[in-house]
Amino acid sequence: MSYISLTTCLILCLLVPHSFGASKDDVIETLLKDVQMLKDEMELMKREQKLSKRDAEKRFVLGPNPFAEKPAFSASLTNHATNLGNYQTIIFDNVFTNDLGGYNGLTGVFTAPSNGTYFFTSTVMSHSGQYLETNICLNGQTKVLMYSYDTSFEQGANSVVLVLQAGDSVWVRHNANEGSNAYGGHWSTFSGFMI
Ligand SMILES: [Ca+2]
Repeated sequence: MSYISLTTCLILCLLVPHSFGASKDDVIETLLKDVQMLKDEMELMKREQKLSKRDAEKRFVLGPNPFAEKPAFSASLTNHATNLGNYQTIIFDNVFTNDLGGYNGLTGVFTAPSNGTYFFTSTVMSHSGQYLETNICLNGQTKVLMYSYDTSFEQGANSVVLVLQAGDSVWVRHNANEGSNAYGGHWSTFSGFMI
């Protein structure tokens, strides 16, 4: 019930019984009944709101976001990627998010579903005491590079904003020369989204 109709109701409750000579007690009783009715109505609205919120949360947990308007993906590496050859694709198989389905967790390649400006970021961890060079590439052309080396483990990271045409492909691959093993266990990731 809106505030306007609530106000109207209260005014009517006050005026109408008086005009018909109702007693003060009758007026109070009518008002109390109306207040209780409003309380019940508010309680019901609160409950409905809580239920619809829970439904929305459930949809996010259960599957692809049905409200997605822009492409967005995020994935991590489950197992170590070992003996990587020069420019071999790193396949981030564990897909967290894939709004509008541009990312392929079997090939590691993101294909832009539509024209736009996109942000990409990747973090790749090297094994203890090993070098590792990787890069984010667009249609096979290196754009930015990640590098890591330490006597222990280390993560190399980089990000890039790219203007893409629908069908353009972006992925993370091993770079030539340095190292050949990327660390799994979800320490290495690849994410991107349309801005
Ligand atoms: Ca280092």
